[in-house]
Amino acid sequence: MVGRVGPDSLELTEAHRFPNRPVRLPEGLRWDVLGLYAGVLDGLRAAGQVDSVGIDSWAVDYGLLDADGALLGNPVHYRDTRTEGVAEKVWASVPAEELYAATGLQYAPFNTLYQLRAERLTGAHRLLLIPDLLTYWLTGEQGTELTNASTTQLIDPRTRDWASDLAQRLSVDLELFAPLRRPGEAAGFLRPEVLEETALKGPVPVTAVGSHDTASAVAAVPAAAGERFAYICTGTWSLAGLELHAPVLTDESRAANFTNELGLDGTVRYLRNIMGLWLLQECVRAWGDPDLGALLLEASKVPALRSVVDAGDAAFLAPGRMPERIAEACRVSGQPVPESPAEITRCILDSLALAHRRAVADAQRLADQPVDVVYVVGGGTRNALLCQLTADACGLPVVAGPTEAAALGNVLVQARPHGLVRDLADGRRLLTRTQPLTRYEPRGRADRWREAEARLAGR
Ligand code: LFR
Repeated sequence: MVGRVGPDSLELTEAHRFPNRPVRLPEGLRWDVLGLYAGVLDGLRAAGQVDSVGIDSWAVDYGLLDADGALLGNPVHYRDTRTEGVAEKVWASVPAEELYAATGLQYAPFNTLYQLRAERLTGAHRLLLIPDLLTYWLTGEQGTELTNASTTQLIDPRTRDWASDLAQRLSVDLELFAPLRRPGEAAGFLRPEVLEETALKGPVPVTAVGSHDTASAVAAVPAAAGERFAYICTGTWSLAGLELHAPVLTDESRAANFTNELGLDGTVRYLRNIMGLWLLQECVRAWGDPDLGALLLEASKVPALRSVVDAGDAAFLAPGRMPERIAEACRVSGQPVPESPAEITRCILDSLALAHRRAVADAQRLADQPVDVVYVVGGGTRNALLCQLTADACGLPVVAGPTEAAALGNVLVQARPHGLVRDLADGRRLLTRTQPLTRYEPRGRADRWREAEARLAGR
């Protein structure tokens, strides 16, 4: 994505798009990270001359480098099954309560800490998170960007630095990680070989951005100063919660599975990971990629809230057989079993909206910070039915947009050293003035969502 930022303008254009396909090997699910790097180079070539480059991606996953800085094997996908049963082993050394008090991170089987426990580290001298790995290949310089580092479960959200005591207790060698760098800091220049391959003229600086895509997406929530808002970053995942100035590390928060990831400018992303449109993406894949618009139209005509599943359930994490797994979850919980693609789609969207409602309500309660509006950003903003159902379920207006939130949040941080954007609030002012947004008012009966919520909780 190429961003153009001016004092009163912000434009994004797509230069190049390439698929990111996980690969199933006999040894497990892997990322084709060389393919991704080649895609990045193609993208830079297609972009043409730029003043700055910044990389963000999904979180938690990493590549290991040997003593010479060469990659040791394909990075393991966070949906791989290698972390099954690992958390219990970690908790035997440091109980889950202590882990949460020290890192504020929600339990997810794929947090880097658990992945490391399942890792063969022989020969590994350095661990670089995915965006840091791509940045390293572009610049030759190594660093660990803070917002993404906060998803490793090895960062203390109060000090915004490594949780060294915890690492020591768990025998994690923090020397594996390159020094922390913060969004807005310089991350080097494109290497001469990269310039040659992409036909760009140097020097081209690379800037550390909120390299966790969700950190960048939250930075692009177009909220006005002083507004009381919740956000939902929708895409493969739904990340729903609040922006805070201090972490919430209570046991109640842990039990509710809320995470305290780090955001820009000293903020905390207090949110819950919800399975997201992954559920639908996997079904659509199983159905042979039918026309999505037509499917959503049919789904909008299916009676609401007939069957709902728990869209936060880690049972839906792995790929494969998703329509059957959704139907099975409905059958086991004694609800009508959705059969046609439209019925299954409706079940998924109702379930997601319900999960959004629960996360937004729980976050307000646990952080003691009420909200008046829910901002929905990311790929899911294209799904009008999901946005409307989310407004209905939350009983709050939803403001949807921008769709390419992560790319915009990324670009806004790169614009800082150029003096075009001062801080988070300044970037948001620019977003509100320049990005098209759609507002959805809550409709329908709130008691139907309460009933579905109780049904799901088995009450
Ligand atoms: C979204 C995201 C989530 C993270 C998940 C796995 O793309 O980055 O924030 O929990 O992917 O990395």
